Amino acid sequence: MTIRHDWSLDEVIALYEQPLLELVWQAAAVHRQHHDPLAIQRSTLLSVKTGGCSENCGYCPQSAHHDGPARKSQGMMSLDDVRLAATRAKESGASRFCMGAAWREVKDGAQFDSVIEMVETVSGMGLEACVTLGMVTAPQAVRLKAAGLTAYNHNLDTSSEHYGAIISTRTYEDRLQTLANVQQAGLQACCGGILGMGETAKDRCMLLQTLASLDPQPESVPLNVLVRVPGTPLADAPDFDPLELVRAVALARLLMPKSRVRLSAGRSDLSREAQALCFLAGANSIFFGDQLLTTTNPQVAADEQLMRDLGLHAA
Ligand code: SAM
Ligand code: DTB
Ligand code: SF4
Repeated sequence: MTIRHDWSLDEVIALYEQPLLELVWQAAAVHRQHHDPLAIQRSTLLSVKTGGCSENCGYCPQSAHHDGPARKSQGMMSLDDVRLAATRAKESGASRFCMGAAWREVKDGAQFDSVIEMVETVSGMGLEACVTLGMVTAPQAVRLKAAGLTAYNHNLDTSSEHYGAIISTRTYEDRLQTLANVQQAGLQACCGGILGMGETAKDRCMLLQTLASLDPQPESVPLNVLVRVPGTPLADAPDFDPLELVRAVALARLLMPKSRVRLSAGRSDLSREAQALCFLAGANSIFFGDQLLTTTNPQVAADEQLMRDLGLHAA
């Protein structure tokens, strides 16, 4: 099956609007053409620089613009603490380790130098290293690649149309430019979005259409369900129907057959059954570890039990 980058919005919406079980069946069929359907990648997150971010992303507990729990900036984590967290992640069976910083963009200097050391350390331990640091220039991306980085996470978050309702301190174009810088440096792009931010089904289709239009398509596509954090503008967003997540996973799988589709934030609120449907529909990666960046994730023991009960294994 060839990878298409030219899906029209009408085509994408027609796929999305099919009866759910038809959509899941098609996605499951494509999934097993390209992946071991029982293999789930485990990626562990660590916030190496928390809080006080100058961007105003409406969902984010780390924005200095909101009254969220991580509105104030904390210092950079030490290299020793990062090494310890990565060792624990590796011991618990993670293959990828993703470090996040609450930055609008990477600035050259001592803090970026520390991140480079962290990347060298993590990749030297035999883990795939990933970072998410905000906007990055082409030379900075090249430096990260030389340090041993595997992937750079930078989400489009929602459709270009809904974007302005969520963030006003940067543009969709800014995000796309960073993704281009990342890919030109030979890094894998990890790029997805957040569901449940008051967007329509059409917005979700547009987001996935835009992701599929990237060339190459993102190596991994994290699909987050909004974690409603008190003090953020989206704290009172309505509940999100997990079946819409199943649809989005299936659509991502159909449009991006070779990408890893990651069940990301919001998994703590999903039932085991909803997660099982997502894995059937083509999700093949999870954030693994008790903590996301500033919020909680399912406990490792619960995830191990879920994997056993579903007959899934680590990728
Ligand atoms: N500051 C960098 C940036 O925004 O690119 C990197 C860290 S940022 C916290 C990484 C991603 O986390 C965001 O793009 C967003 O998709 C996700 N995220 C943040 N807060 C979230 C929340 N409350 N619920 C779900 N996803 C969230
Ligand atoms: C992504 O798409 N989700 C992760 C990761 N990439 C960096 C972050 C989720 C953050 C959830 C809110 C928090 O824990 O602060
Ligand atoms: Fe949060 Fe990243 Fe937005 Fe900053 S840029 S407010 S850390 S999502």
